[in-house]
Amino acid sequence: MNDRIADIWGTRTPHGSGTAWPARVDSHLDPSVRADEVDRWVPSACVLCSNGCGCEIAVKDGRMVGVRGRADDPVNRGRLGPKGLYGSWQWEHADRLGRPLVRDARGELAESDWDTAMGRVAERSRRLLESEAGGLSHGFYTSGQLFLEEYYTLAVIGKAGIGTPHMDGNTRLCTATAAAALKESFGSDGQPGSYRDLESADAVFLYGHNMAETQTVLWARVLDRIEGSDPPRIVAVDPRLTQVAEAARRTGGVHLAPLPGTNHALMNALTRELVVHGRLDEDYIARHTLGFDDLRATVEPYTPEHVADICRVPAADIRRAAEIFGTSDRVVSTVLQGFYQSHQATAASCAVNNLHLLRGLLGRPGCGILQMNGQPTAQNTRECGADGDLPAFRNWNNPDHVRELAGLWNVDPLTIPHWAPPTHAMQIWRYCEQGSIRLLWISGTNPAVSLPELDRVRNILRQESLFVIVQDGFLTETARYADVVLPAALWGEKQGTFTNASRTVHLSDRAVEPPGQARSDLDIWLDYARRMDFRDRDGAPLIKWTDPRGAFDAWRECTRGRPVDYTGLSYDKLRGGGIPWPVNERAPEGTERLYGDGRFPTAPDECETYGHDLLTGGAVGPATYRALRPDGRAFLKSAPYVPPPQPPDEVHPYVLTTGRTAYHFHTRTKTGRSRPLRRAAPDAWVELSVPDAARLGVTEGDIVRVESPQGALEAPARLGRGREGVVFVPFHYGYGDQPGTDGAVPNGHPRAANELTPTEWDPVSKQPVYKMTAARVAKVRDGSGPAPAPTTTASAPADPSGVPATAGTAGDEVTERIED
Ligand SMILES: Nc1nc2c(c(=O)[nH]1)N[C@H]1C(S)=C(S)[C@@H](COP(=O)(O)OP(=O)(O)OC[C@H]3O[C@@H](n4cnc5c(=O)[nH]c(N)nc54)[C@H](O)[C@@H]3O)O[C@H]1N2
Ligand SMILES: Nc1nc2c(c(=O)[nH]1)N[C@H]1C(S)=C(S)[C@@H](COP(=O)(O)OP(=O)(O)OC[C@H]3O[C@@H](n4cnc5c(=O)[nH]c(N)nc54)[C@H](O)[C@@H]3O)O[C@H]1N2
Ligand code: SF4
Ligand SMILES: [Mo]
Repeated sequence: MNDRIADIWGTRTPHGSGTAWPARVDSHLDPSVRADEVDRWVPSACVLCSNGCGCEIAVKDGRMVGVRGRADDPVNRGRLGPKGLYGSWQWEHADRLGRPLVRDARGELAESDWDTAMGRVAERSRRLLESEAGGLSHGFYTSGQLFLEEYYTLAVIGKAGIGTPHMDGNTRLCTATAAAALKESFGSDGQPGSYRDLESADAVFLYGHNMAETQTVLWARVLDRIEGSDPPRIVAVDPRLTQVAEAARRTGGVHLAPLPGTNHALMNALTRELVVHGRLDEDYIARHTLGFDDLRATVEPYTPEHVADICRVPAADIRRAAEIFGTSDRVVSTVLQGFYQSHQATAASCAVNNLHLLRGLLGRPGCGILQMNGQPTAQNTRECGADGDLPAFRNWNNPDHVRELAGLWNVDPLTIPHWAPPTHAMQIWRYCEQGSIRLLWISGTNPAVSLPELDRVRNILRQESLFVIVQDGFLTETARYADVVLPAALWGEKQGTFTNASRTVHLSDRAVEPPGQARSDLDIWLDYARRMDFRDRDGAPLIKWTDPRGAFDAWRECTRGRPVDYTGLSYDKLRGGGIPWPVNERAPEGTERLYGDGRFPTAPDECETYGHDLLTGGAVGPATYRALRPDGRAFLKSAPYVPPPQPPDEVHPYVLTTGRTAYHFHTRTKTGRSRPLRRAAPDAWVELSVPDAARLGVTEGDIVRVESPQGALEAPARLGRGREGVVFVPFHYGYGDQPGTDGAVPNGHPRAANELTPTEWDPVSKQPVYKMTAARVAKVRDGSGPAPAPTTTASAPADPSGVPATAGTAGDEVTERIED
């Protein structure tokens, strides 16, 4: 029995380089249920992060009563992390939405029924579509947490039914940069590498990725290599002393802690080091890439000494990291929010791709690039076009691709919006603010906590002229502003598929009935399409399916011949465990890694984008692109470093960065309702470095106020192990579970990190900049004990004395069965 609150990663199963990761099956049941009392185990995968761990849901008397990992699943070999074990199902008995809510004459949200609620939605929608604004009056803001079948249905409704370009997901906040970096370098979205590459890598580079807390099972995989023979060296690029950074020190690697906002300077220096020392695969560069001369010229000024000044890291560490990259035979790189949520996000992430291309380190075992995802189904939002792109990685700017879709859906190509790039989420919110979008349909996301500059977001949601529909399982902070709230079935209550960060597709079967009248997102959108009577060119219903399987079959057809080929998959096949796409006649059992032959989908008729200038975001036109003659070669794109938009100054001398802790998922609608997880990290905190705290006269637990030009929050201080000048706040804590109003919590002050963050984004991916806000900090009053921050994570106190260790309590035990 293990306490997996105290021990996040569980028991080690070390293994040597080139050998398979041993299985270890983790399971956790409701303490009132014995294993032999479980009625059935339903195949699924965890939806609390992009790792996508294969699991089974325990069902007893029609209730979810636990989970266990699947030993035969290539993703996790049976393991689950704390969120999967404690947070994936324990919200079941909580305050779920069971009835639609409709705003009544007094302006209150009142319980209603489906016919009234959907009638109101359809009536408003029809009225707006008939108005002069037409489809442009509609905006859809969806998620990275629904199922593939739901996204595809929404995408077809939006593109071929309504004809609006205003559709995006919270994936814009999450993995837009992953998609952008893959498209810019390789011509199309699609992860080149595989998690299995960790089994034989000699070095693992983690760029702005706190994998130890955010993909805990993948990190267990890394730890098992570190403790086996021939361990890899770890290089961590993170301003905080995370567990990943500690592992870098332990393995003889490097921890580079750049000041937030300086990633791209660092990347240019690492690139320059490879070039200067000739650590290049010149044959690979010549045969499989374009742009080397420009790249070399761009990085030339970025000497280690120059960049050491910008990033405030030792020049020797930059040299040493480059040497590890340049001399290891097999390198895996992972990239996540420390890079993606910054002002040169796409440029810095493409630079990671470049390092691999320069040494020919991709497409073979041990050499993976993982431009990570965060949310469990973000990949599908992108694949299906629910992020505004065209489905199956088609290029909106390529008339042939548009015609293909029009043929598939049997609609006029002119219905499908392709006269301009799809509207990104930040712009959708702007159009709502300006009043041109009059109906905003929010599904599976909680923007009143997760978007930057919350005061502005609340003002937009409050506008009389904007009709807001919120589709969620809980009455979230956002739902409180809705005109209509639609109760959604969640994971375990519906059937569908989703794809993890390494292209592995899982089927999640329905385990139990949804609460009350809640319906799946698929059923809600099918109902909407019926009420709106969307038709194809022959007068037949536009949406030709009525259930998940039908949607999946339609999607398979849509992917035929595309890089993201699902044609060889079926629900039955997926019951055997996760399979990585493409799956087709040529690769019936799936494809572990892409681009082994050095050919990339960059041909003009194949690519998903013609690309952008990484510095300005300016689009490359089709003619210019053709003239480059990419011919299946990858692009080595580069850009100079520019300083961040809101650098610290005399008034706001600190850099505020925000992010996650291991125990909570985003705005905590699920994890905040799980007792063990809530106990482990009950409330917000502010992490200060010890020297900064001394200067401010702050001791552990004192209440501090953090203020930026956008807003302020107050929370207890944790004297942490971070670097001087940098303040960290977790973004998980809104105000929903302590009902208050508009950002205030009952004790009178806001605590959400996004009160402070600015409305700024990367010019290429349009991903918001959450990782660097200029801020000032002041002590408000003495505290009454240590901050409520976990001690088991990057937020561990610098001085552990007097701070109780984070641990589980009776009933939180997890069974681990190690298989040999
Ligand atoms: N426990 C948990 N796991 C999750 C989630 C969750 O909410 N909770 N969410 C999932 C989702 S959707 C996502 S997107 C992923 C996110 O996963 P991560 O990207 O790993 O998580 P973050 O904490 O947002 O940011 C990662 C690190 O970036 C560092 N950082 C901050 N500023 C900078 C910078 O300027 N440069 C560099 N190099 N690093 C910087 C932070 O110190 C932090 O340790 O996690 C997924 N997994
Ligand atoms: N300051 C700061 N802000 C950030 C970030 C950061 O690092 N710092 N990270 C950003 C990132 S990477 C992300 S991904 C976002 C996450 O931000 P959000 O998407 O706002 O976060 P969640 O709490 O996951 O919200 C998902 C909602 O979907 C609901 N839901 C779950 N499953 C279903 C379903 O099947 N159907 C429906 N209809 N609803 C469902 C949940 O109850 C929940 O309310 O936050 C972003 N915001
Ligand atoms: S690593 Fe991610 S997918 Fe796996 S159990 Fe944890 S939260 Fe779930
Ligand atoms: Mo995310």
